[in-house]
Amino acid sequence: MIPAAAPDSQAAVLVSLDFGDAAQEDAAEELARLADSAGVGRHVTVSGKRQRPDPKFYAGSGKVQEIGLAAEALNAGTVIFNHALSPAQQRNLEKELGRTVLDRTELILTIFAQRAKTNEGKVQVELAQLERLSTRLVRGWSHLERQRGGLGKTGGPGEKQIELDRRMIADRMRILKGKLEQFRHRRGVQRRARARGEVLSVSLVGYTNAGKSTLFNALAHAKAREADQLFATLDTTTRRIWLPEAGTVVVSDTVGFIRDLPHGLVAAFRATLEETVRADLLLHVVDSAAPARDQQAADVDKVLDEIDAGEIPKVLVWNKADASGLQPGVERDEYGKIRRVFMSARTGAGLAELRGAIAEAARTRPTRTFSPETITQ
Ligand SMILES: Nc1nc2c(ncn2[C@@H]2O[C@H](COP(=O)(O)OP(=O)(O)OP(=O)(O)O)[C@@H](O)[C@H]2O)c(=O)[nH]1
Ligand SMILES: [Mg+2]
Repeated sequence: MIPAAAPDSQAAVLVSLDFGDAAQEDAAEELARLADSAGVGRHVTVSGKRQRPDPKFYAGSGKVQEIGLAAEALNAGTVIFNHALSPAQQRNLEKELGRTVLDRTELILTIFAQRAKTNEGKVQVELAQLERLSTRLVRGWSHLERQRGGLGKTGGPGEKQIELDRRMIADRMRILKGKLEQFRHRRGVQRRARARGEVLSVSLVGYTNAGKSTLFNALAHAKAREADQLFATLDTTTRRIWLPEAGTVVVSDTVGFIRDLPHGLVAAFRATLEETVRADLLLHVVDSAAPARDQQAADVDKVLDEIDAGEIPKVLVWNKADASGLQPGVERDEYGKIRRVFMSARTGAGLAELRGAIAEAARTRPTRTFSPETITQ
């Protein structure tokens, strides 16, 4: 007799519940893309409506049954909720379903852990994982083991070790924070050198998959990784480019934003995002062909506010004009300032206008003000 196949850890049931908020379809679609980006091979989506989360299972008990049946049919080893689960809800679900249950934050952390390339990126991801763990450790080991082992792994050394491990985690977090401080310091030195040279710094920001890296490559003739994947870029890449009208400009491509970016991640990525915060000009890249483009742009603005970058001069870049059918060109506000550039990083249409917009920002840039430290001295 052939034994029943073990559940496939690369197959997942995705759960996206509607609490009466708009754009539920987009949310479910985004979860599927996140799962693809994390390497989930096969998935089905279970959706549903609720007034508010159930305290025990997050979903209602009927929905949990439906999830169980879907998991059985797919032989899925993993269930992924598009929401933040409490440790108790996660544990109850794992027990009830007999499968690994991840929530949205863990899924995003998994992707970040897979993608981090530079030392700084790796340190940031590890810190975010440990931060999350330290709040969950009392509850059991399975989360730690899973985070270490990647998607779908469960089991671990057992509760007795917890006290010891809490201390080890705290020590490790201290070391990682120290390392990040060093990275940050080094970056500060580079930044001051740049400021002395009066070079305009421009950062590309925007929702993940908006086309930032493609645009960066077009602007800087570089070869940053571009991919139809969420969070293709995790680390900041910086290049100097020469614009005839504006001289040398420093352009940075960085990590994309997403709705409900896990808080620990924002904290851990603060150092990288600081690059963004200190830029003279932000190019906010929007995927103009995405149905949820307005919501995505609003989510990016929210994160920018959170990292104190809301006041930096900004040009909206409506990218993928080729796919959305928009006419490449420039839109100005009532004072004649460029507000929005419609363009396609893929075809290059509108790229000259964008270069013009950067040059204009360079020319009209306010002279650097004194930093608060200088003023109080
Ligand atoms: N049709 C069209 N597709 C584009 C355009 N620009 C980028 N893309 C595609 O959009 C996808 C995402 O592009 P990336 O440049 O990797 O996007 P990103 O904003 O850097 O994404 P992350 O690094 O994941 O945050 C890729 O498949 C690109 O080929 C464009 O102007 N038109
Ligand atoms: Mg990118």
